[in-house]
Amino acid sequence: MIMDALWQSVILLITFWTSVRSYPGVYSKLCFPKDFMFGVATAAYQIEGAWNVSGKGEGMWDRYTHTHPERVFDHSNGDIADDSYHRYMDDVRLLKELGVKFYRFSISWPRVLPTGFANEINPDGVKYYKNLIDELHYNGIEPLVTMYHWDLPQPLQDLGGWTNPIMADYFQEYAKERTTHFTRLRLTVLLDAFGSRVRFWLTFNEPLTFCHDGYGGDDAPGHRASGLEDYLCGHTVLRAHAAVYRMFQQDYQRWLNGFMGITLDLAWIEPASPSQEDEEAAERTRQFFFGWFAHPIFSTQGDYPPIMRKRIDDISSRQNFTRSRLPHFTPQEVTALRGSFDFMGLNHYTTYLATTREVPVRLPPLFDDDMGVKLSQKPDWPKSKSNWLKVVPWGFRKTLNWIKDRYGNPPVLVTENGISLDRGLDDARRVHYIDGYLRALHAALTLDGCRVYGYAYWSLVDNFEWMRGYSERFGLYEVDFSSRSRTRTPRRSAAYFAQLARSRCLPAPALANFTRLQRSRLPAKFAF
Ligand code: GBH
Repeated sequence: MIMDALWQSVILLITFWTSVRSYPGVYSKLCFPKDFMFGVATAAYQIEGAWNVSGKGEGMWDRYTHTHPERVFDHSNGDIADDSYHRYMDDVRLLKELGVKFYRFSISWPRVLPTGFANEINPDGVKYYKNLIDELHYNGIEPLVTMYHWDLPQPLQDLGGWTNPIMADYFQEYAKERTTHFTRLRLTVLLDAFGSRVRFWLTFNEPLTFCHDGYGGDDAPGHRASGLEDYLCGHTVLRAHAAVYRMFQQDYQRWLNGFMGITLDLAWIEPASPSQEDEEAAERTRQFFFGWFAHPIFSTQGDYPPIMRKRIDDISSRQNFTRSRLPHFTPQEVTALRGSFDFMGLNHYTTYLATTREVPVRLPPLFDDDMGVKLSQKPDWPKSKSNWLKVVPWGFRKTLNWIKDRYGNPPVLVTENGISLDRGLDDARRVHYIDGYLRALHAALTLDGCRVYGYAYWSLVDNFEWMRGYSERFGLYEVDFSSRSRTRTPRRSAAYFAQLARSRCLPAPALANFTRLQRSRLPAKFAF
């Protein structure tokens, strides 16, 4: 009897110990596959500055921050920002210091085409990006280029911006070569100018945000026409994406050996309770937030998510509209959109809880009424400097799994993930955030079989955080915005990230002691 019990406890102990040992993330070192790429991300308007320098035209965010400073938290703007237009060499030096494989940045449309139209190309603008790309290659860093990260040329916004269907054509001209018969100059825009040097392309960054918050809310152009302009914007953006992807596929892909995708953002949406109603509310939210753009491109079915189609059609008609506020694609457009990707760019930061919230049909229309959901966050989730961003690493794993299940496990590149904090170099909480989210990603990759190929931290440097100005800092490097040189100083997280990017392994946070990056101690050359 006693012997039996003894044996049993010995066996129990052994099983416990071996399972703990082999459970990734507790005691063992977590390493990412050899070809997994670590990188960092930025966007033109948020870092470049030089808003009216060297032939750059006025962008929609220039106009908006200049005419409505009161709408930005600290009344600031991107006029100078990190001054990366003049200091891109500094940025590349930091990238090298970090040892990252790729750098995600965006091209400012009004810097390349000052009026937005392809009849007038700004050579200095093209030169700037050529120099940046050359400098990246010289340092063995792969560029990942976003064609549109929200800075529309103002003259195009004057035509209604993305609510005007013709914008899809102008976007296509911006993206590709255009030849005219009356000039001997070969007019080369993005793909022709940079195509041979850039293998990874993203057409758009977060259409949900710039359509929903821009045309339906407070971001530029600040139209606040929710339930109407946001859908028109989304429709044009999707058509523009398909046109550019198909053009890329036909005319460029073979000889460029490149890849093109689109970056969509998805916060994890968890049902507030296990009730059927809340489960449905959560799935409805994922469809409205993500499926809106993902379903037409990544699902085998194509077109808008059926739940969106049904609800918006139905509510529009009960509001006495003669047609649905959600436009229709032609069958050709559905076909062009379906499968228009080589990979999916994913931005993920946080998690929300969803519960159903049905309001009586009313006017004016609202995206939120169409969706019919109330979102919240748990008060005990750790906070950041941004009120929307709570630290919920497990939501990342669920997000990746949901994408895998819904869209046939597409290749995913995490194009943004990060946390905002106050000023300060000792950002232990940022290290903790990255560590937690990467553990979740690692589990999704190795245990769940999600096809994730890389991860970019947002952001390389503190920068202009849109409506929050400079008050929320996301950088691995702190930037002194009061200094003329916009001095960049590595935070503790930069040292952590450098170790991670080089070793591809997560150091155990409890054991690791990350001191500040010291430039002199870094090896001069890195192998890629
Ligand atoms: C990304 O958006 C952007 O691509 C990037 O430019 C930005 O700097 C980064 O995140 C950090 O924010 O204020 O409650 O109305 C992330 C998705 C969507 C998150 C809009 C903030 C506004 C929430 N963002 N959302 S609220």
